[in-house]
Amino acid sequence: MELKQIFDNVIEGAAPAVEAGVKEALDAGVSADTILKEALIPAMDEVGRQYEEGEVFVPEMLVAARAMQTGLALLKPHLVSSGAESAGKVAIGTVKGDLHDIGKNLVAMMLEGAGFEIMDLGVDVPSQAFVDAVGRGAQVIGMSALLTTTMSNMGVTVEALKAAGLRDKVKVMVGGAPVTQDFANQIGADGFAADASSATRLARELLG
Ligand code: B1M
Repeated sequence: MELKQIFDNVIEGAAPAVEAGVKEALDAGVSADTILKEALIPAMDEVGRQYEEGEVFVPEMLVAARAMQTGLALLKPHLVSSGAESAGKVAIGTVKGDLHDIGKNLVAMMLEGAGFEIMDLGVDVPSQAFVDAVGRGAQVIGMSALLTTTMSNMGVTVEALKAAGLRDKVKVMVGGAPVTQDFANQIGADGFAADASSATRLARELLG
């Protein structure tokens, strides 16, 4: 199965074909990283472009996302190593009002692969849930946002951490398509990562 075929099948939302294609590519020795970066992620970018141009609508975007998740689930064992000693505890979630979780799941997966213990708070996460996670031992709070309308909730969480007297007890990292380093500075986050591999590097740096 060619990577182009996997790319096309994600766009079409053909989950069983994506599953078969990813299995076949892995069996043929194509690395999980290559499948991710040359088929799955570009396919979601293309779906985003088609949505923006009015060529597809939310239902198509949703089935494509499901197909992507099917492929991602097969890649997970290859991206995540097992038995590593914990590099630290990261509570990660998509901020309040935002349901996009593919990028967040990918970041969580890569962090797990790098030996971090993950508390996945899910999507549409209120700031209080991030604050509560610090009480449960999170050393890093990771927030993801895909909408320009929800990214401000990252700042709300930083303020909530300050109000709870916990800001100096935890590192805050942020990411997601509309998020920038400038925005991270503006809200007082400790770091911004543009993609899942830099998120792993950043988490390591933040915990020294
Ligand atoms: Co939505 N959506 N969506 N969507 N969607 C976008 C984000 C959009 C850019 C599409 C577009 O217009 N081109 C647009 C946002 C526009 C804006 O805000 N400026 C948009 C919109 C408008 C919407 C709705 C409002 C549509 C509607 O209902 N009218 C709606 C909002 C729902 C809500 O959240 N309340 C909506 C809904 C959906 C679906 C549910 C259908 C589906 C999500 C399914 C799911 O996630 N389970 C969906 C999808 C799939 C997309 C696109 C097509 C793909 C997103 C994705 O998964 N990308 C997206 C277009 C696009 O991004 N090109 C779009 C792949 C993923 C691997 O990348 O998430 O960027 P990404 O993650 C990267 C980095 O950003 C980074 O690392 C990841 C890996 O490299 N990263 C972090 C992410 N989080 C990080 C955290 C970190 C560090 C790095 O530290 C903690």
